Amino acid sequence: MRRFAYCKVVLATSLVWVMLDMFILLYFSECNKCDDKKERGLPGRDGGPRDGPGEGGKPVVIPKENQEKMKEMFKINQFNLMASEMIALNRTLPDVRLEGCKNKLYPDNLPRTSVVIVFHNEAWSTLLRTVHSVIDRSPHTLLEEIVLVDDASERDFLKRPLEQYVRRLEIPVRVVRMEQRSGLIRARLKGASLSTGQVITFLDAHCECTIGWLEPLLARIKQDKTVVCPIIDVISDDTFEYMAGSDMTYGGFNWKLNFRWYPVPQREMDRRKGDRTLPVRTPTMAGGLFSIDRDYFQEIGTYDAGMDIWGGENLEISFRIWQCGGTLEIVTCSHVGHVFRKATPYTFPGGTGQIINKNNRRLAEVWMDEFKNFFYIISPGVTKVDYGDITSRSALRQKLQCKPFSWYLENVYPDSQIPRHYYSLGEVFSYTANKEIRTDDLCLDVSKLNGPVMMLKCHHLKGNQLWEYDPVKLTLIHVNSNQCLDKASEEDSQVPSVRDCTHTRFQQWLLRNVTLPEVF
Ligand code: LR7
Ligand code: MN
Repeated sequence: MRRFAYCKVVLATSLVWVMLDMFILLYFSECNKCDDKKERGLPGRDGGPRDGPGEGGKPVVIPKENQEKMKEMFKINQFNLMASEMIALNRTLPDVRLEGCKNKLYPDNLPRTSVVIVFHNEAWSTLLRTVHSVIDRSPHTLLEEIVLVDDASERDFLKRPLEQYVRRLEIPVRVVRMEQRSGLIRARLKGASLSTGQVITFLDAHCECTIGWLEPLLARIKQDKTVVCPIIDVISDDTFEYMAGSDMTYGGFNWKLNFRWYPVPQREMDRRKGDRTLPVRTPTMAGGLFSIDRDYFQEIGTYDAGMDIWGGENLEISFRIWQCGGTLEIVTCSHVGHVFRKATPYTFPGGTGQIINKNNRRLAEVWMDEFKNFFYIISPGVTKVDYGDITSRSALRQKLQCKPFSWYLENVYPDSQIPRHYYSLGEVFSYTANKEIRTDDLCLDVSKLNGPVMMLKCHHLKGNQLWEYDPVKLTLIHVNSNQCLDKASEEDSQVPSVRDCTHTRFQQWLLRNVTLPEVF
C-alpha cells in the first residue's frame, strides 16, 4: 500500500534528514524572526501558489478507476484515506475568519502552549497533517512543544517511522506510548502530565489549524478560569474539503447525554451586543479541541481517569468547569478543522454501549443531581451498568464547592432540553413546568379536534403543546382544543388521541413524581 511505500521512503531518507536537520534549524530560527505576513507568503504556506489535490481546502475527486480501491481504504479509518494521502501534509487552507477577526491585535506576552494529540491507529497523513498545520500556522514563540500520545496503536508506521519523521521538525515533537489501550481520556492525562507549557491545547489526531487559530485562544486564557475552544470547521470525510463552521452554533446535549450543536440563543447574542467576533459562552464543549491553563486544569481536577476509551468526558469537563466557577467559551476568531466521521474505525474493548454508558453514568452520578433521571428514563437498561467507584470525583465536587446542576441549567443553559422545572418524570415523558408533555426535544402536540396526538419538536410557545393536568380527575387537558388525552379514540386502537373529556375511563393519567418541583 502507498502508506507503507511511503514509510520506507521515510526510513531511507532519514539519514539525509539528519543532515538536513542542521539546515532546517538554521532556516527556521531565521524564520522565527520573520513577521507573520512574510511567513505566510512562503511557498507551500497559505497564500502560496499551489494547485495540488486539496489545496486551498478544495475537495479531492477520486478518478472512476480508483473508486473500488477508495471504498476499501475508506474502511481503515472511516474516512477517505485515499483522498487524504493525495493531499500535501502542509496543504494551504482558506482564511475563513470573520472580517472583524483578521485585524485583531493580541498582547505580545501570551502564555506558551503545549499541544497534546492522542491517537489510536490514526492514519499517517491525517496525523502528520495535524502536526504540520500546528507548526505552520502558530507563532513559534507561542509553541512549547507537541506531544503525541500513542494509545497502543497496532500500526508499524506509527512506531519508529513516526519518531524519526517528527525528529526533523522545527518544533520539539515528543512521541509517548501508552503501555496498553487506555482510551482517549487517560491518554490525554498522560500527555498533559508530560507536557510543560503554561497552557495545554488538546487536538484530535485528524485536525487542521487555520491561520491565526492560536493567538485568540491564548489571549482569552489570560482571563482567569476560562477554558476555550475554537470553532470546529468540517473537513469532509469523503473529499477532505474544508468547510467553515458557523459562529452561530454552540454546544449543548440531549437527554441521552449526546453532545449536540444548537443555535446560539438570542440572550448570548445580546450579551455580546451583536459582536460575533467576541467569544460565545457555551454550555458544553465537543471535547476534542480546547485550550486550558495548566494550573487551572489541575485545580479543577483534570479528567475522570475512571472513564474508558471514548465518550462522556466532554460533558463531564463542561459541567465541572461551569458548576465549579469557571467559564467555557468558543472563541469565534479561532478556526480549526476536524474530520467528522459517521462511524468509529476502532474497537471498544468491552463493548461500545457498555463503555459509553459507564462513562455517562459516572458523569450523571457526580454532576447532575436529580436531573440524572432524565438520562435514566430515556436510556433503558443503563441503570444496570456498573460505573465503578466515584468517591474521589464526588469528593472533588465537595472540595471545590461546586454549584448544583439546577444552577447550571438556570444560569448557563436555560435553553436546555432538560427542563429546569418539572412536575413529573415518568416512564416515558416528563410533565414540565411549561406544561409540556415532553421527552428530550419532542413535545406532545395536537393540531386538530379529536387528534391525532404527535411528538413534534418543542416550540415553547405553549399553543398546541400546552397541557393542563387535573390532579383530582387525573386528566390531561389539551388547552387549545379543551379535549382530554385519551388512551384510545376507538375502543380497539392503542394510539393515544384527544377526545371530549367525558370518557373518563380512558382519560386518567397517573403522573409519577420522581422529584417534586420547587415552588413555582
Ligand atoms: O481508545 C481511543 N484512544 C484514542 O487515543 C479512542 C480514541 N483515541 C483518539 C483518536 O485517535 C482521536 O484522535 O482520541 C481522539 C478522539 O477520538 P475520535 O476522533 O474517534 O472522536 P470523535 O471526534 O468522534 O469525538 C468527539 O467526542 C469524543 C468523546 O470522547 C472526544 O471528546 C473527541 O475528542 C471529540 N472530537 C471532537 O470534539 C471534534 C469535533 C467532533 C464533534 C462534535
Ligand atoms: Mn475526532
